[in-house]
Amino acid sequence: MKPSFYITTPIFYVNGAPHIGHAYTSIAADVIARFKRLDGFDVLFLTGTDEHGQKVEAAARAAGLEPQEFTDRISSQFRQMADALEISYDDFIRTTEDRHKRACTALWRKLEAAGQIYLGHYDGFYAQRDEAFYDESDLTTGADGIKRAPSGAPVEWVREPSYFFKLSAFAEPLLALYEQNPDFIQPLGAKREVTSFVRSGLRDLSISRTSFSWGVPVPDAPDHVMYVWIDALTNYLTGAGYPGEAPRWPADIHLVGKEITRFHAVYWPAMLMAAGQPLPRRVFGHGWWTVEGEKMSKSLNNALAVEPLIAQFGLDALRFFLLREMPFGNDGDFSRKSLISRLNVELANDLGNLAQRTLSFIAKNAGGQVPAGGALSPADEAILAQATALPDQLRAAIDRLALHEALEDIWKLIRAGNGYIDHLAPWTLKKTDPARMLTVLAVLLDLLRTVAILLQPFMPGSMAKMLDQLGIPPDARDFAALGTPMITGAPLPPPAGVFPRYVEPDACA
Ligand code: ME8
Repeated sequence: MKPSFYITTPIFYVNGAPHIGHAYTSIAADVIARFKRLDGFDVLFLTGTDEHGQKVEAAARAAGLEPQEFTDRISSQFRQMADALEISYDDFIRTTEDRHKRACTALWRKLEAAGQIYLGHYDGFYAQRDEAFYDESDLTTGADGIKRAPSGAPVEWVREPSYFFKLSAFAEPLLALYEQNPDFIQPLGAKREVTSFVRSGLRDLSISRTSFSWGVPVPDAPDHVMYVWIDALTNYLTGAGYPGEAPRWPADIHLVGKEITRFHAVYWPAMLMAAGQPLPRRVFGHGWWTVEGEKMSKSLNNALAVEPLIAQFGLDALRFFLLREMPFGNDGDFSRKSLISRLNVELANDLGNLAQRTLSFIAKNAGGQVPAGGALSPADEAILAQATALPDQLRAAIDRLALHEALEDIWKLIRAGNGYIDHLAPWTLKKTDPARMLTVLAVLLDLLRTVAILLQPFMPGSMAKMLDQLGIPPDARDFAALGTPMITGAPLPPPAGVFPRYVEPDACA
C-alpha cells in the first residue's frame, strides 16, 4: 500500500478577489503534492474558501447581494484561479457546504461533551477586518480618535453573550507539544513567536457570536453562530472525511501565510487535543510578497491578479519565479523585471538551450533517435553521478520545505550539463570520434530526462512537453522511473523550444 500524505492550503476569505498572494501558497502546496505523488505517495491535497463571518456578510451587503449568492460568485473565482494555475487539488472545500456544517457540529458536540465549552459573555475590542479580538494594551489611538489593532484595522467595543473554549488550560500541553515535536511549527522565527505567545499565558477563547447570523449555528443555541476561525479551522477535518468512519486525519502539513500561523499552531491543536483528535504533524508559515516594493492592499488597489501574468509570461514561468525568487519562509518582492530576467536567464538560456542544443543536434546528427552510448569516461561518470544523487537531495529539501533549495539543486545539474556539452563539444567529436559523440549525446539525454522528471512538480505543463520531446512515455515519468535505462533507438519527435525568450513588446518596435 502507498504511504499517505495530506497537505492543505488556508481556505481563502471570499470578501475580495484572489491575487498573487493566494496563488503563492497554492502553488507551493501544489509542488509538494505533485512531488509526493510522483514519489509514490497517496496524496490528499485540500484547498478551498472560507465563506462565513461578519466580514463576508458585510462585503456581500456592500455588493448588494445575499451572502450565499455573493460567496458562490467569489468562491468560483478562487476555483478558477486554482485551475488556471494547474493546482492539482483533490478537493475544493467551501465552508457553506453541508458536509462542513456537519463536521463543525460534530466537533462542537465533542468539545461540549468533554466539558471544554461554557457559556459566558464577552466584552472586548473586536476588529471586524481581522475577525479577531485584541487586548487594550495592543491598541493604538490615532489622531482621528479611532482605536486600531496592530494590523491597522479599526476596533470596536463589543459586549455579547458568548460560548467560550477553555483554551487557558492548554498552555502547558501546547508547550510540551512544541518541545517534543521540534518541527511542529516552522520556520524557526514563527516557532519562537508562537512559543513566547503561549508562554505569556492563554485566555479562554470566545467561540460564538450573536451579533450576526452568517455562520454555522451552534447546536441547541440558535441565537449563536460559531466564531469564524473555529468554523474555518475545522475545514481540515471536513476535508479528511470527519466525522465519517475512517477520516484521513491527521494532516501532514498545514501550509499557511505567517500572519495566521498562530491560529494554526495554538487554537487548532488545543481544540483537537480537547476533542481527543490526533494533531497535524506540521504547520509552516511562509513569508509575504510585496508587489514592486508596495504592500498589496485594498486601499492602494494594487492586488495583483494572476491571469494577466499567465497570459503574458506563461504559467510555468510564473510558478517557477514565485518559488525561485525568494527562499521559502522569507518575505520577498514581486517585480516584473526580476520575473523577466529569471525567465530569460534560467528557463530560456540555462534549461531551454541545453535541451534545444542537445535535441536539435541529435535530430541532425544522430538520426533523430535515442543514441546508443559506449564506454563512459570519468567526465560522463561524474555528471551522471550528480544526476543520480539528485532525487534524494530533492526529497530532503522538499521534506524541509526548502523549495528554493530544491530548484537550486536542479539548476546546479543544469549548469553542469551546459559545462559538459561545451567542454565535450559533440560538434567537434562528430568529425573526430563519432562513436564518442553518440555516448556524449546519450549522457546528455539521460541528464535531461532526470531534470525534466524532477521539475514536473514545479512546471508540469512545460515538463510534459519536454518529456514528450525526450521520447519518455507517460508511464515512465515518475521518480521510480529514474535510473532505468533509456530505450536506445527509440525515435524522438522533432525538437521545439519549450521556453521562448521574453522580449518586451516595445523593444521590438
Ligand atoms: O486568512 N504574500 O484568508 P485570506 C503571501 N480565511 N501570501 C499571501 C499574501 C501575500 N501578500 N496575501 C495572502 C484567511 N496570502 C483565512 C484563513 S484557514 C483555516 C483560514 C496567502 O483570504 C497566505 O497563505 O486572508 C495567507 O495566509 C492567506 O493568503 C490569507 O488568505
